[in-house]
Amino acid sequence: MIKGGPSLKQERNLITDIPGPKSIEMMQRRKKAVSAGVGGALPVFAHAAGGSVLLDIDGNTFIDLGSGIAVTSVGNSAQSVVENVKEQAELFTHTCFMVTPYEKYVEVCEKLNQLTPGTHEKRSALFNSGAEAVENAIKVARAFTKRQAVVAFEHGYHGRTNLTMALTAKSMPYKHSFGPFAPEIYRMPMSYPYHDNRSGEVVAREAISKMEKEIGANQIAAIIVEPIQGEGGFIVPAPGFLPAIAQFAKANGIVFIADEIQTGFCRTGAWFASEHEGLVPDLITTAKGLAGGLPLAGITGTAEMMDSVHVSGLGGTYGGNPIACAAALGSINEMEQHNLIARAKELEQIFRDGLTQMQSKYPAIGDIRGKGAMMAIELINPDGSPNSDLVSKVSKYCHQNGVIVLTAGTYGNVIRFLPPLTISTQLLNEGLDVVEQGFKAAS
Ligand code: PLZ
Repeated sequence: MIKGGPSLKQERNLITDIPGPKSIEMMQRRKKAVSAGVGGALPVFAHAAGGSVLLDIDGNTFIDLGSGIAVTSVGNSAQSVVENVKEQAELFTHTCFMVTPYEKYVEVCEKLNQLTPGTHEKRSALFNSGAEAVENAIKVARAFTKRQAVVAFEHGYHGRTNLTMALTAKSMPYKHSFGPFAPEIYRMPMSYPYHDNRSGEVVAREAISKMEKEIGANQIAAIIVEPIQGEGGFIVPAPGFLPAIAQFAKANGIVFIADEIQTGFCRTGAWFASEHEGLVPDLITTAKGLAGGLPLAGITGTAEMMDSVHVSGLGGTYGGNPIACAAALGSINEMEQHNLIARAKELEQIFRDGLTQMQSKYPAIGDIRGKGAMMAIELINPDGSPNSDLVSKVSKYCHQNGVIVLTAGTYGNVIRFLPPLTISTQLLNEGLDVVEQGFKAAS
């Protein structure tokens, strides 16, 4: 039997049409068994995956430029992750940390406290998903400040639970028909340089003025922001925007939360994207890349805030599951061993070179943006309006030709790239060649 993991040959190889016959059959089974409410980007079923390739059940291998939405940053089924998972599963699978604690939970918290920005005393707590981490960060901020209002931003994404849906900006598909949403959430303008052409300071001033006038600074418990917006379309705010917002938070006793669920763990060429502008957030939410594919999320913050919650106010049956913690320790180890921060920066350059060259041929590529191995292109019509049609065509072409790419953006007109940070230059360039062929075929 073919195994996944690093031994899987790192190549793109299609031996059937996409989807192949076995995947077509599975798609029919899926339709009868799985809720239609669960979406799907590719119509192929996975058999194995390793490093930066995925093998489907028909024997086709795809170049993975999505990492399961920024999760398998150390490569799929990375060696340390698999070894740690196996070892832990044979020791025990679960105790519930709130019933009988275990060392690996503490070790992951120590790592989070050490790696997140700032040298101050910190504490962490672990959960299962990004949305759950965000929920808990808001709980901590409200308990600490004894205030209720929470500020989020245009184009922001924070999850699909009731509170996090309220924090998320986009209606379709995340919120549509699912209300009523949690109260006391306020949405502020976001710096979006490609569209607003304004400096970070100017947009921040507008947002701050609105917060003061429409909510009242002393009513705000927390401001939550993704340092680079993920689902919103890899929007990198203009320099100065985030520092001004963080400064406003500090001056008014507001908890500044950086949602680093998509940007964290070397993805942007730093442990955390907050570092690019020297931000030291009060609280940070993490998930995705943290545990190499196992469900684990964390919140990390100042000891003062994190310890302000009453005993047993935070928790959950599975939060910080021992196998997920073992995976996280393996994943972080891979990042340190292979210096994936440096590799993410190299990948950014390869992306910039390839995409800039593509842009010179295809003016529909209006913007190239991102940091590290979190890069995107925003596609436009000749009049500058969003071109989501072309995004569908190019991404479908990529899928049918063995490259997994993901889309994003409030207007659905962004193709985003999130390869494993371990991807080879050759495989990445091959993936980008297919993207370019997609543009050619679509025009
Ligand atoms: N915060 C910044 O990116 C998850 C969502 C995919 P969960 N993004 C992928 C989808 O369509 O559901 C995300 C994020 C940021 C929070 C979350 C939520 O993390 O682990 O999906 O709950």
